[in-house]
Formats: sequence, C-alpha cells, structure tokens
Amino acid sequence: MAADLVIVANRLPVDRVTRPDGTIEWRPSPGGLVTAIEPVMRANDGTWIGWPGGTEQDLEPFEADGLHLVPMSMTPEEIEGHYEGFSNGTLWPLYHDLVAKPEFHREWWDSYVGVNRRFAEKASEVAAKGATVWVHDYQLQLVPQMLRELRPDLRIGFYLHIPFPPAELFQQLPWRRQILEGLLGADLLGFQLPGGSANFVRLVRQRVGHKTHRDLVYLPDGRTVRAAAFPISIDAAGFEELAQTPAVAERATAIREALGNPRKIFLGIDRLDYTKGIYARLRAFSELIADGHLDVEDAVFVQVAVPSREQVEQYRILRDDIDRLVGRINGDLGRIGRPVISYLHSSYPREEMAALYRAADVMVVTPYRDGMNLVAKEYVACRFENDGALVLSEFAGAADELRQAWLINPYDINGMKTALLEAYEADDKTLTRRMKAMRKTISQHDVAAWAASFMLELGDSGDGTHAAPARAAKPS
Ligand code: GDG
Repeated sequence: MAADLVIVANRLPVDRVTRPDGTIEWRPSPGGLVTAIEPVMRANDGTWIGWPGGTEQDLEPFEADGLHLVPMSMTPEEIEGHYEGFSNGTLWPLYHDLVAKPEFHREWWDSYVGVNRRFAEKASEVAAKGATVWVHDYQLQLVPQMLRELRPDLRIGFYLHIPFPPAELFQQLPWRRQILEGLLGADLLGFQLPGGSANFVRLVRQRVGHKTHRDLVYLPDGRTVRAAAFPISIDAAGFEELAQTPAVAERATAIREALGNPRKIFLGIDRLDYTKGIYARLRAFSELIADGHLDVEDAVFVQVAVPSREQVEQYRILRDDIDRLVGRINGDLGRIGRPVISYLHSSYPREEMAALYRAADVMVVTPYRDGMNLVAKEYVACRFENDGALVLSEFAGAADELRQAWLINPYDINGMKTALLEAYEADDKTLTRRMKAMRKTISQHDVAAWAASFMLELGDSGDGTHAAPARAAKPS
C-alpha cells in the first residue's frame, strides 16, 4: 500500500531479537527518534524505511507494533564503505569540528552514493502521490535530490541530527558541492541550531551560487528551500513518569547502596564516542580526588559508556585509552570497595537509565561538539523533585536551552574542575532554582512539539503544488 508519510532513516526503529526457539522477533528500539516520530507515523499511517543492522539480504516489509517497516539490506562492502567509512570515518569527524581527523576515500564516496540511491529508489516506490517524505541524518544527505528527480510530486523534508559545520571546515570535503546539492532537493531542511542552518545557507551562496535571503534559498527552477533550526527534544512526560515509578525509585536506592552510599554521585552516560569528551572529564574528576578537593568516601563517578561503532579504528583506540585511564585512576587513587570511577561498558534498558538519573546528584555532560545531547535533557526530565545539578558543555546544542546548567568549556580541564566542585557544593536553594528553570524549558519543548513544528512547517513549504500535507500529531 502506498504511504502518505514516509520516514527514511539509516536505521529502522526496531531491534532484531532471536527467540530461544530460534525464531526472529522485532522489538521496537527505545531510541529518541522513534519516540519522536511514532505519533506522527501513527497519525498518518506512515511507513519507515531503514537498515535493520546485519547483512541479511532480500528482507521483506513487515509490521512491528503497528508500524509499517521497510527493511533495506546492506552488503558487507556497503557497511564498510557507506556506514563505517564515509558516514562515520569522513562525515562524523568533519561535522564535529574535526575532533578526530576525517579520512577521504573515493571508494567510500562511491559506496555512499550507491546506498543513498537505493534508499531514494525505495522511498519513491512506497510513497503515494503527493506524499510527504521525511529523510533523516548525515548518512542520507543525497536522498532529497535523488528522490526529487524520481518523484517531483513529493514534499520532501530533511533533518540533520548532528551539527552542520562552518564553511571553513566543510569546504575540505572533496564532494562538498554534491552534498549541498543533495540536500537542496528538500523543501525544508531542519538543523539543531540556528548556527547550523546559517552555515548551510552561507555555503550554498558561496559554493553553489544560488541566491539566498535569511533562511531561504532560491533555486533557478523557481523552487524555494527553507533551512531553519528545530532543536530536538525528548518525551519529557514519559521520562518523568518512568522516574516516578516505585520500581525505578527502589532501583535508584539500590544503586546508591551498591556504591557505598557516598555523599554525592557523579554520572556520565554516553555512547563511547570521541566527540563526547569522556577522557577529559574523568581526568578532571580524578584530579579533584588527587588534589584532596574530594574524597573517595564522599564522591564517586559512575561512567556508562555504551558500545558504539566498534568496527571503526578510532573507536577501538578510544576504548583502549579509556580502559587504561580508568585502570590507572582506580589503581592510584581508589581504596578497597571504593573505586574512584565505577566504569560500565554496556547498554541498559530505559528503566535502568531512569534509575541512574535518579540516583545521580551531578550529571556530567562534556562533549567537544554535540548536535543536541538528549542525555542532558533526560536527566532534567527525571529530576521531578527539582534537585540535582547538571554540568554541561557549551558545545552541546542543549546548552542553548539549558542555560541554568553549570556551563563549561570541555577543553579547559581546570574550568571543568571548578564547575564540578561548585556543582558538588551547591546548596539546595541554588539547585532547586536552576533545576526548576530547566524543567520548565524541557516540559514546554518536548519531542512531540519538535516533530509537530517540523511537520507543520514542511506542510507550508515548497511551491504549493502538492496535495494536502501530512497531519502533524498533537503536541503533548
Ligand atoms: C545524535 C546526536 C542528538 C544511551 N545509552 C543507552 C540509551 N541511550 C540513549 C539515551 C539518549 C540517546 O541514547 C543518546 O542520544 P544523545 O543525544 O545523547 O547522543 P547521540 O547518540 O550522539 O545522538 C545528538 C541526537 O542524535 C538526537 O538528535 O541529540 O547530538 O549526536 O536518548 O537515553 N538508551 C538505552 N540504553 C542505553 O544504554 N535504553
């Protein structure tokens, strides 16, 4: 059946689980993007196109939890060239301020083009006449243009979840023009922050030569493309509800006890990624212990590092570096039953995440560059008693909204130490004032509002020749 709304993303919103009897089951994966888009999908009977992970070929469309899903298969060569290569070895570091050195390989680019073409072809097959197609993220930047060529009747939106870099960095890319033109196939381009959309418009003017005015790009064929900021958010009410359940409360108490009931718990939760600044943050904390500003009887740092992109060389190196650092810190500064850092290289169910957020007194989020950072917002949503402190990098998109956090420069270890100590010592009145303000922001700008505003704007954009736009789901 042709769909009036099609979501195109690198991954499908489900995980493949093999039951004990060997049969396969698909379970919805609880990531932020699914939560955000699910209501819009349901309101429009939408279809989601994406890769389910793995290398299985000839996959058939299926339904999971009432969602229509169209799996895209990937060959081992495509995983290496498109996913691990061009997406995560070239674009990811380039778009994150060159925190690591991007590699440019022509065969990776060819693979990127090929996979983008297959996704575009699939979208053109499943989209109904005049349908809305919403393409997501840096792995699929060529899809908007390829899809428009196949299906000029469609209304096409694109959202970038990671930062869009300044021209000075972007123009290193040998295929910069193709990427800009690929994106310009959309009617509406969404970025996390106004800085990202401004970078894009400036590059289009300089590199492609199109006329622009503020957030609009005027194409020679008469089309207008809008590039604007739509800061993503979380299901704030859902997280708060989960944090308030007796099971999560009990688990939070058990976590504190297992850690020896220290006065304060510091917490970091990140994908194990070099953009997240895990190494410098652990160093800063360990120096506070070594300097005698904090004592291991009073404070512990829990770091959850979720395994990520383990086939990519730089991620393996990072893992070894952090393993070594944690070992050294605990070896030098820990006591029996009192490690300085409680390090967990694993992923956890949502309930455990909520229990950790509840147990933590100081949440530490210190990326060198981050599109938004949902962990920071999730922590705030879980602090329904208006307590707890957030230490947040200025270079996370979330810092634009969460102004009452202890904002830090992640490159400045001494500055980070000062902020960690201030957050540790802050009195209840200060904590309440700051947390209340941040909670207000999060509850007013939740993920349903984000998706609804993008869909509404997409409905209004384009040249007006489309059929009725897809319905936005009601904001909660
Ligand atoms: C990209 C951009 C942007 C993490 N560990 C577990 C788990 N998580 C969940 C968190 C959070 C999400 O994953 C991570 O989101 P972040 O925003 O922190 O970071 P990225 O993965 O880098 O996401 C980022 C985001 O896209 C959205 O646009 O904010 O800037 O880089 O929701 O809770 N969830 C579960 N178990 C875990 O172990 N269940």
